[in-house]
Amino acid sequence: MAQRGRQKVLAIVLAGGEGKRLMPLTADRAKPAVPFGGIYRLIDFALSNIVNSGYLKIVVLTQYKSHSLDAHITKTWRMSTLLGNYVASVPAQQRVGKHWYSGSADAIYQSLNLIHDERPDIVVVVGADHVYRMDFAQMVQQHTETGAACTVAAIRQPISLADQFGVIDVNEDDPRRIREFLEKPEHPRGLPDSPEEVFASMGNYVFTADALEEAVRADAEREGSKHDMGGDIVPAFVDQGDAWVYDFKDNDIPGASERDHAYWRDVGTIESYYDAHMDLISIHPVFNLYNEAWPIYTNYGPHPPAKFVHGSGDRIGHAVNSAVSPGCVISGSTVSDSVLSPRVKVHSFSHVTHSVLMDRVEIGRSCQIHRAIIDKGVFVPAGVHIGVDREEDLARGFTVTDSGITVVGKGTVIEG
Ligand code: ADQ
Repeated sequence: MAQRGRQKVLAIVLAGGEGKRLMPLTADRAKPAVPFGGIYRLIDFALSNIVNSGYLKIVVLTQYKSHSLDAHITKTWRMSTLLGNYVASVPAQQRVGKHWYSGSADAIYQSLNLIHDERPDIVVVVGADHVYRMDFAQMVQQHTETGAACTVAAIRQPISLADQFGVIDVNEDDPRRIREFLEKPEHPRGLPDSPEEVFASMGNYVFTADALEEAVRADAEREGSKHDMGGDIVPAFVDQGDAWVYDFKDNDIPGASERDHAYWRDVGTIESYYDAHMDLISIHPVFNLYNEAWPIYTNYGPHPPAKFVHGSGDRIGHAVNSAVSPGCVISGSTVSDSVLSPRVKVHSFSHVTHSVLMDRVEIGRSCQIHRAIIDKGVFVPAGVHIGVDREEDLARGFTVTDSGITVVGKGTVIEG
């Protein structure tokens, strides 16, 4: 059992969400399996944070379209069993009844056997679809010092986004104790020192193991419960006066700069997913992937180096302000302000700008790709323009967001 401060800690990653707002990227994969930043899957951030925190017994609860998630976890996160460490992907098993997980709290209720097997003192429960760095051991330390049953990690967010988050209100005289927790409120109050902001739950929790078990058991019996961690379990702890908040800005990460200290992005919509990518390739990104002191682990297979070559007409293939993964070949074409996953090919006379191209996308000759996200394996025939004319994109069956980002889903066949 991972030990830090002599406590036994089990980490549970909630990875069963559908991620409807990320469609079509989640059409055939769970949201935590969505590729991010060229070589990662979203779940790599949560898992890297847990491992870097020193907690090496980890269960990942999966459910919705979990095949590529399971495959990624098995390939990437197989740990040495010598010390009894593991990252285990556990699909819904209908151990308790003949139904799938009806919510994140039900996922834990149905998985109590995993807690019984390990007999931890503390359970760290985290979501699987955010981009950030966090040392959970610092949160566990606060949890232990306060004697809380439940501690919720929180970060300030604009009040306009409050309906996407659990919003926390604290006691003025005891600012770490939660007075009220409202899940996705429509009309929240702003913070006393900043009316345009709220204190939002990050969906990461630390529980005393016995208290968590008691809470999910009681919740399973509760008429009308949605069996949701944010909607039901945390408010129950608040009612008991036993829920505390951990302010994410107190979290210190080795090697983090002033700017990327306390960076946290919910990449739950196409816009936020796209913006987070554009941040990565900006000259001074807020989120610094090059911090070696807190690595984000992943596995993307055996690929040769990326290559930039002269193409037809002796044009130079080049990329600027871009992240280009191994196995890519940029031939006689220009890539700028873009993120390319492994084995992307861009052929002569094409221009790719402000775009995210996933594994094995191939861009034929003389294409223009602008402000687009193109999912794995899509072939773009010669001369096609994407992200240039909204009506044309819609006519081809692509998704175009209100802000003009074009998304081409996996398996799309594009006519030349
Ligand atoms: P949401 O993200 O909207 O809000 P939810 O959809 O329950 O809540 O997802 C939370 C995590 O649980 C995700 O990682 C998801 O993949 C997973 N999950 C969802 N349903 C599941 C199921 N049936 N089985 C297993 N895993 C499941 C939550 C909190 C808010 C908080 C935001 C922060 O409820 O209070 O503010 O996260 O983004």
